[in-house]
Amino acid sequence: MTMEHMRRNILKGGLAVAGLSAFGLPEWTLPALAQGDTLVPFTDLPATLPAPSADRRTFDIRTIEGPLTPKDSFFTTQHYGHPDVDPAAFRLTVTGLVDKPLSLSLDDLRRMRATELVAGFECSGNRRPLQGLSGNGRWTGVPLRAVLDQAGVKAQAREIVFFGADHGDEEVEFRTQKFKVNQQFGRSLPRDRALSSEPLLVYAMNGEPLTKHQGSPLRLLMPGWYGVANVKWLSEIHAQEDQYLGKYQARWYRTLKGEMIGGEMKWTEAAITSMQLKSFIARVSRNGATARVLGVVLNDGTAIKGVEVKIDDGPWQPATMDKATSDKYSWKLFTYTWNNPTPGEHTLVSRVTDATGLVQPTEKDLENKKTFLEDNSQYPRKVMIA
Ligand SMILES: Nc1nc2c(c(=O)[nH]1)N[C@H]1C(S)=C(S)[C@@H](COP(=O)(O)O)O[C@H]1N2
Ligand SMILES: [Mo]
Repeated sequence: MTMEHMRRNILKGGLAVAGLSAFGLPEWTLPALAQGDTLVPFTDLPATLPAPSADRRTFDIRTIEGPLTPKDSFFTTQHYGHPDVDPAAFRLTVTGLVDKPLSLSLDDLRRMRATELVAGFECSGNRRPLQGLSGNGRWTGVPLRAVLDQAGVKAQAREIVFFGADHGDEEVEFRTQKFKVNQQFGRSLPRDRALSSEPLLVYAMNGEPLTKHQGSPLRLLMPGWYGVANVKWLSEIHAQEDQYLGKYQARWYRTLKGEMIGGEMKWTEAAITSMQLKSFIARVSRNGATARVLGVVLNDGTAIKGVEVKIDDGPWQPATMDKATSDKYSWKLFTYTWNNPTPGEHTLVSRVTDATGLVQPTEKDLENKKTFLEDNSQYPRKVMIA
């Protein structure tokens, strides 16, 4: 389908998402480097990042040029490489505890009422100093619920499993035994989440069909959740009563942390679900005596109260939120003007507070989080003023 077709389909279907103009996002007010601006080097990150490998690409956050991340710089990562899926032969099947199993072509999906949503996400492994496993896109697709309603999810189904077309060899350990199996990438959502209005089955980003990296021709998008929920090369949706305990659901994507419960340290392992409240500084540029700090906020969609920036041992100062990235699930960009920076190395850190009063934790606050996923700690970034 051409972009023009897609555009017409969207206009025909009307936009199901409130507050989003069809193709006019609010004007981008934070251009890339303006004339006369120079980049202030980060001393905790090399000037250029290592070249991407065939199936992994980190996004150099210093190159953010607008609210949306271009398709060819959007970060990408996966566990089993990229499967080849022929869009013409593609079928999405819906199986298991449903009244009417389905087999849908891409055209079947495209003929359904389209929805657009701006959403950013990061990999749950995104962390300092790169912070390069995050991006923001304008996604087009159909609500998952529309497909599930068409199939009719039976009352006893508690869990909806999403399988990608990608396979890999795995060794499954059971006590003293090890079994070699070849399995598909799979992730699940609890019934209520899957049937909520939020998840989308998307076939385009920023107005263009998904690239192979992004899961062409179809992926799940769970707004406000870490990247692992967004199953790429989606091929089958399976409704079942039991919990799904696949490797990337039950084992690899877990956070081990200690919490004081009833006056005692309790060690818990929790699944990776919605994004933890986070901000980080992405770029510092300078024009004469004025430096400008640009940063990113990611979270689960809860409204943001504000971001503050601290320079060296100075006080926390309010940053300015960018109006072009105010959609609920968009990443949120912020700027801070730093006047008269003095030559030498400086430490810059940001912290975000959401509307419920939750404040982004410090590294110290997270000391009882043992596994490295979900690192949303405040990150003191080092920069060098010439
Ligand atoms: N089928 C499939 N989908 C997948 C994965 C995968 O290995 N296979 N990796 C997940 C992880 S861990 C992340 S962070 C995102 C990355 O999405 P992107 O490559 O579009 O940035 O895809 C998710 N979807
Ligand atoms: Mo990830």
